[in-house]
Amino acid sequence: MLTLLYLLFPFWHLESPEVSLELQPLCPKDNPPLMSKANATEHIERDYSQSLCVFTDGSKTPDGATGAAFVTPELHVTKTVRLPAHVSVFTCELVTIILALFGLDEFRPVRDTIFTDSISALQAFTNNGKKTSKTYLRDPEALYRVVSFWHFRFICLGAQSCFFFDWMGKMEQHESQSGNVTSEEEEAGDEVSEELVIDDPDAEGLDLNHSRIAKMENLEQLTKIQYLCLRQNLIKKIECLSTLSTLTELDLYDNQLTNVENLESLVNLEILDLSFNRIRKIEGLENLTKLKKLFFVNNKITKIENINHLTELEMLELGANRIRVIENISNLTKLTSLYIGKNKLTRIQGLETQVNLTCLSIQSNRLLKIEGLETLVKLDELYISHNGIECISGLENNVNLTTLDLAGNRIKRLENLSHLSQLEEFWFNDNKLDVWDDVEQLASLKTLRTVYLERNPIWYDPCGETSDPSYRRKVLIALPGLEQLDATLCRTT
Ligand SMILES: *[C@@H]1O[C@H](CO)[C@@H](O)[C@H](O)[C@H]1NC(C)=O
Ligand SMILES: *[C@@H]1O[C@H](CO)[C@@H](O)[C@H](O)[C@H]1NC(C)=O
Ligand SMILES: *[C@@H]1O[C@H](CO)[C@@H](O)[C@H](O)[C@H]1NC(C)=O
Ligand SMILES: *[C@@H]1O[C@H](CO)[C@@H](O)[C@H](O)[C@H]1NC(C)=O
Ligand SMILES: *[C@@H]1O[C@H](CO)[C@@H](O)[C@H](O)[C@H]1NC(C)=O
Ligand SMILES: *[C@@H]1O[C@H](CO)[C@@H](O)[C@H](O)[C@H]1NC(C)=O
Ligand SMILES: *[C@@H]1O[C@H](CO)[C@@H](O)[C@H](O)[C@H]1NC(C)=O
Ligand SMILES: *[C@@H]1O[C@H](CO)[C@@H](O)[C@H](O)[C@H]1NC(C)=O
Ligand SMILES: CC(=O)N[C@H]1CO[C@H](CO)[C@@H](O)[C@@H]1O
Repeated sequence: MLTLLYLLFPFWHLESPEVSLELQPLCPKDNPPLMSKANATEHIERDYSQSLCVFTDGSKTPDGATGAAFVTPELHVTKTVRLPAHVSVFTCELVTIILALFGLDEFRPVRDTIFTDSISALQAFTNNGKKTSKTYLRDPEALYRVVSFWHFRFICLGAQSCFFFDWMGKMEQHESQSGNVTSEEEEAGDEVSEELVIDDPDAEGLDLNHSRIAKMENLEQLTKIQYLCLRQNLIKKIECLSTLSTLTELDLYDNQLTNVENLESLVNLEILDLSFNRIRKIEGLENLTKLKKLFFVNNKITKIENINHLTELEMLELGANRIRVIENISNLTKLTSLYIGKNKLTRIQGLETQVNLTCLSIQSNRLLKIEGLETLVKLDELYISHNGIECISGLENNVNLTTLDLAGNRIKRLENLSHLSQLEEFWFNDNKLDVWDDVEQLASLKTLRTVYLERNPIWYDPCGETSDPSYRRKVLIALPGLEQLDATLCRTT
């Protein structure tokens, strides 16, 4: 699957994966592991709580045994494998990352951060796929393509990432320098399920998050239920809801559902969350005409269909699926938020009737052009980062934009922006801007508070390796009103 994806995708369209070494100084080799752990944990919890975190480690014991392991605490996924004895530690690290990528294929995380302790593995990824003599992998470019297609972010943890494995309580004695490599794969099979038990039939709300429930049962006892939350369970089938017409909110986030079914009695439902399942087709929503919010994040949906009658819908979340075309939503004119990032869209289309839309999130697709937004006059936030867009245009009517996210595209010039008089946030990092004078274009936008320009050609020093020391000063001279440039607040005078 991954192989096909990256072959279909033109190479020039790919961005380098984001690589950060910021945690490395927190975990120096000679610090007590527990201190490194505490310091790194604090940082991770603060800065990466929005992200799906994957910890990887490849290792080799003195007797030559090698292994690869990754842990994703949030999804309860742990995987360890043994590798052939002759491979290098470097190869182990790379294989571990591949293992994590393939292991997570099913989950399609929206925001993903891979933590590794191998600087050399990270260098292989930032080397734009150029062959490195260090690797025995037949095609490092192919790996690079996969990695950048998915927009993974890599964080280097320094020498001691091993302790994260025991922290997770998932693996014993996994030590990267000298220790032993566990090779058990049976961990995945430890899912013992629990029965769904109703304590109070008169309850109006029921929260059964993360309770190992495998079957929806006994629910007919609930006569007054309005809110039912069964997040993070092991449910494979939607059922037993036929008497729950009082329900207004149903949350089945992170289960094992493959079909949308047996919902026809829920005629009062306003919020339905089916994110993080394995659903391939949108269907079975015929009677849910009061729906206001519908979530299908991270499924396997290929087509938008069978929702065009849900005219009360205000929010539609379809991020991280396999959708190629925006279609069949023309009657949903009350929509204010549409999230359709991380899909396979090649064009912005089908939005002509979306006059009420204030937030459109369409990042990490395959868009080459900003178009199709002419009628979206109420648009307030537009997120279109990580596509293949080459110039700024097509925003003529979106005069009420306050947030414009164009990061991670291939745009060389700042133009056609001067009419966006409400703009407060302009995110333009990781583009191809190489003309300093263009920064002045932003000076006329009096409401602008935050600008991201890092990792554009103007940000680099002449050798192209690190930030130009005068970059910040030059931008702030051109834009004295800024409160924040890149991740750093500006001093007010
Ligand atoms: C880690 O935290 C301890 C205690 O808060 C602090 O003294 C130490 O300097 C930190 N170590 C690093 C490398 O940041
Ligand atoms: C690894 O663990 C196995 C089983 O616990 C043990 O027999 C072996 O000696 C250990 N190897 C090393 C290098 O510690
Ligand atoms: C269950 O999950 C929902 C949604 O994240 C949350 O609002 C609620 O507080 C959780 N309930 C419990 C008991 O953890
Ligand atoms: C649901 O819709 C079907 C037709 O699609 C209809 O026959 C049925 O009566 C509806 N059920 C409820 C409870 O409204
Ligand atoms: C959408 O609206 C048009 C015009 O009002 C109507 O003919 C059509 O049946 C509607 N489609 C759906 C799926 O409700
Ligand atoms: C969805 O849209 C496509 C293209 O606009 C159209 O051919 C198809 O019939 C629509 N499907 C439904 C169920 O309305
Ligand atoms: C826009 O939304 C408002 C409020 O939900 C609604 O009354 C109005 O009809 C919508 N506009 C269109 C063109 O549907
Ligand atoms: C644009 O914003 C202004 C001021 O916030 C508001 O008065 C105006 O109605 C908005 N225009 C649209 C089309 O929403
Ligand atoms: C629609 C529009 O105004 N496009 C302009 C964008 O900026 C370039 C360069 O300044 C102009 O040539 C376009 O006409």
